Amino acid sequence: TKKTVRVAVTGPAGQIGYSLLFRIASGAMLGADQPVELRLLERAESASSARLTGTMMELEDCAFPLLHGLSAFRDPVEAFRDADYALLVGARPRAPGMERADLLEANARIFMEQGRALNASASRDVKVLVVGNPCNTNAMIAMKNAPDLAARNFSALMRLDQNRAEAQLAKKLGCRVADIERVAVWGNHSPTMAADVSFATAKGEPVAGRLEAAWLADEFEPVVAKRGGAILAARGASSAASAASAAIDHMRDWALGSGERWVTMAVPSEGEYGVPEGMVFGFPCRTENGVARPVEGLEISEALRARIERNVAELALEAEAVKAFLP
Ligand code: NAX
Repeated sequence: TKKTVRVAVTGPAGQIGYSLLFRIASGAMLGADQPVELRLLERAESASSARLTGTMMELEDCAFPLLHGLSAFRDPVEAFRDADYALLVGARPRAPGMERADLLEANARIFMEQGRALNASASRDVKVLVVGNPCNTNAMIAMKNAPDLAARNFSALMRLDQNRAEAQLAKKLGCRVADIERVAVWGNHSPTMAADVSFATAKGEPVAGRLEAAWLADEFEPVVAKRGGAILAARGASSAASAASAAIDHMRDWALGSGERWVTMAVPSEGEYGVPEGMVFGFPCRTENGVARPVEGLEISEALRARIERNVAELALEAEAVKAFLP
């Protein structure tokens, strides 16, 4: 059997945590032959720690054969010690009346601290996925505060946006999601994101010519970009199971390889497509041997170029707002 790997998860008592942990422990993320040790980092606040206790009891009760260890921590340096994977889900939610700047700052503090902790104690090959919002900027903060780790060990979750886009497209074309490839979502995980079908295929055939411009502009793009809000309105709670599922997809493909498929991941730019270096930006990626790289050499239309630039501008503003938290 394989050597057990350490998976750290923050915010395990939250609603995404409740959908995520059981799937990691069941083998859905890293494979049915990969034992895992879960190391959970939660806040000390009493309601969260009570919920965490209950969740850990349920994890035990599942008697997952692959779950070789389960422990909870308050200190990120301990939680992340020798971690091979870290899913940073816990974040400060937007409270009523809170300004966007306050939200950015509250989270910047958390991700600065967690970046430093990863730098201090995680495996040098740790793969970090930031889910907590604003996830691109939080990932950038963690990455910059972890100078001894490679930048490309850090990523942020935009797979949910890709999955949403593929599901909408399959519905429109009357095919299966598995028939669809090369849907990409560029930029920031915010309503500015660019859901892009210009390279998409269904059963290997290009789809762009089959989709009316009005459907793309008035339905597809707004539905994908505003889906989070629609779910909140309908469910009375924000997306959780779908976000957890996308996080599983992201980590699985990163760890086990995407093959020829495109997977949208927000990764630190190395200057691809004119995106400034170090900006954590959603690109269509391929992964191989644990390394994720944007697909290169794509011909970008003027319309897509403009949307990419809008995302660059938005992320530059976010970075400016948190610069006190960067070394
Ligand atoms: P919840 O509020 O249900 O859970 C968050 C949990 O994190 C709580 O248990 C809280 O105590 C804990 N926490 C907060 N600060 C922490 C810290 N410093 N260390 C450890 N734990 C901490 O939120 P949930 O619905 O689970 O969402 C979590 C995050 O995911 C939010 O920031 C949310 O905005 C973000 N999302 C990101 C998505 C994406 O596609 N990137 C989609 C879904 C989701 O909206």
